[in-house]
Amino acid sequence: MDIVLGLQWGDEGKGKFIDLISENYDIAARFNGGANAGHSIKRNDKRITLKMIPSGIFMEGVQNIIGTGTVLDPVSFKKEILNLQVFDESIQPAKNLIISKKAHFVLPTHKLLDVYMEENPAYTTIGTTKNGIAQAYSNKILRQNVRIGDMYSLDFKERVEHILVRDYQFLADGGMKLPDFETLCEEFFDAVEFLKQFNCTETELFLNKALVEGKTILAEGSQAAMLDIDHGTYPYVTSSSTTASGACSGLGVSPKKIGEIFGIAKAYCTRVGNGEFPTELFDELGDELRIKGNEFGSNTGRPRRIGWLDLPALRYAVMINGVTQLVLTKADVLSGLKSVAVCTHYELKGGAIETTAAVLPENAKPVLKWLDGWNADFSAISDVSILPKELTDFLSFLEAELGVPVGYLSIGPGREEILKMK
Ligand code: 2SA
Ligand code: MG
Repeated sequence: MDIVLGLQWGDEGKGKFIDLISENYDIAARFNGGANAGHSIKRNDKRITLKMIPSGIFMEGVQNIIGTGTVLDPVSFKKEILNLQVFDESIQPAKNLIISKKAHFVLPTHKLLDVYMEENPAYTTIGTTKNGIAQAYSNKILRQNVRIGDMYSLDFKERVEHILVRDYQFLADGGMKLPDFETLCEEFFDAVEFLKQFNCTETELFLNKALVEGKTILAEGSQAAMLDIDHGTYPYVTSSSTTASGACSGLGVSPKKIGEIFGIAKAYCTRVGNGEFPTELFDELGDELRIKGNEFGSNTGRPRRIGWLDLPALRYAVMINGVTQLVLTKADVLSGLKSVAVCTHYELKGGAIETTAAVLPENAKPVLKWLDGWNADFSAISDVSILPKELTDFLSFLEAELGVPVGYLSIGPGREEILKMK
């Protein structure tokens, strides 16, 4: 099993890379997160953003899995499937998409609770996508949630309604203006009926049997290392395991089965939501790169914060994931700058140096190294040998600093705009 992961704060371009390589695999599997993900894919000049559906859905013969470590909002999932069918009529999602019976439901009140907590000063504001992710995962840990397999039980409706009524009471007591309860229930249970046309089964058994038969699996990570619930910049993180070990637990596949671990990183950094970001740019250059790189949330449209590449954070992400190959994206966005900066380490109060961001230290001053910028018409580059020297120097510098090879370089948003380096 190979794994694709984001190494920064999300939106590194995982969707595009996965779309490129998933045709080499028999199975594409999502192991974490829910509708908070936004994997943007461009096909035939049209763009679609996938949330729950693995990118292998576009490949004939690839079996797609929504694994146990995910949380599934049936209302959002139904919309996503219908949208996908409008995007490409030839796709038959019910034929090659399997959902884990043990994945957890995101309930309608989970989304309301997310909004409530974000807007209530009694709680820390995280800047979530308001998809109910933290609520579904916390109820899973509390052992109070319902799972996909529960939808076949006779008392499913009753159990869900019990939770919804309880949450409504809590939110009403908190002074939240709530949508009509009946409408909310109807929409949810309708979407659950829609979900039943999909094969919901024990995906662990499916995946392990496939491995025994010699089939290949690509595990698709959502969000990114620095948003991991354990290893990220807590509390400004998502609520799932976004790292390589999360792929194993989220899919029920042994670590012994892992092959390549592709780590995706941008040539600069972006972040949405709150939380520390030592290399953040607050000047016009940041605004310029945001526009040039189209740095706006794929689902929520939120403007992303922009900063220079952060090597301490990247070293840390490479380390905890055991990355075997880097996939560098968006170097084209930096094209035309006379020089580009990279943060090599942080200087702490008192002068101490930190080279690996185990926890991004407060009051850390990023120490920047300036490298020569590159300037090229990337649309005309189809071969590694004609890359500008300044860019290949930049890549060699990263390889030396991180101890992993750059396996691929993305040079534009299009599907074909990616170079295999070695
Ligand atoms: P949540 O909704 O509970 O997971 O939010 C918690 C934090 O995790 C961040 N987060 C993300 N960061 C970048 N991209 C994400 N997905 C979408 C995209 C986001 C969008 O791909 O563009 O459309 O805005 C994503 N999902 C969660 C979030 O910003 C919080 O900091
Ligand atoms: Mg994204």
